[in-house]
Amino acid sequence: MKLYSAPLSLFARKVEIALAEKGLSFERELVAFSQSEGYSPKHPAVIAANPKKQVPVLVDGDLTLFDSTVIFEYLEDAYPQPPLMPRDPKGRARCRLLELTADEILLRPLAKLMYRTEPEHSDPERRRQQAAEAEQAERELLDLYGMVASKLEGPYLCGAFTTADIAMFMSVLYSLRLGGPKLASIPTLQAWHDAVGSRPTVAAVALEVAEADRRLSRKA
Ligand SMILES: N[C@@H](CCC(=O)N[C@@H](CS)C(=O)NCC(=O)O)C(=O)O
Repeated sequence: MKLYSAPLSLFARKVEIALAEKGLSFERELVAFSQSEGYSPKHPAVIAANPKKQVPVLVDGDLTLFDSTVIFEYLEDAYPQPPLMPRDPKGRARCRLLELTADEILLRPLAKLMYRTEPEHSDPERRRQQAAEAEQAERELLDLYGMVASKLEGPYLCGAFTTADIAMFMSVLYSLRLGGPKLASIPTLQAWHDAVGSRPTVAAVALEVAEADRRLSRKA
């Protein structure tokens, strides 16, 4: 199997965790990325595989897939052991919804914090606007954290460790690395974060993201 990933790609790193949790060996190619140029130049294999020209792209034999959620679904079907989704339809639906919440709903305020690791804007007015938007985004994230905490079923979001935990952990990790709200005011979410973050597969990815941050980002 081959995975096209990137040092600071939240979505590609999700897939790395799932592959490692399933014990699947894979070759990883990190595509070009810098804070000033973004994903440039685009990797030819990514352009060929994905009309959105985004990582992750996974190649498994004659099958080429893009989009972390589609890849999660495929991995669960093709390599069901160990499971990363509940078996019952309602449990699976809840798990998918929490993954979507992480990828699409938390992502919106999260995106407003991303300027903190990018080159500083030259226009002071734009910088003030970015700071104001970030303040609002932090309030939204804290509200969302409360909602996420209310979904916990024991130590994890869907009973056992699932794709919902992977996606949510990555969104929360990105918020934290971008100076977003701390989890300490929501002890159950902090405990969940500690439990997920201490899994070796997750800890390895978090460490690589921190190293990439030191290499590629300006101070938040
Ligand atoms: N919904 C997609 C999102 C993928 C995505 O946004 N990938 C980013 C990196 S995290 C990317 O490759 N961006 C490059 C671009 O949009 O040009 C997924 O889950 O895989």
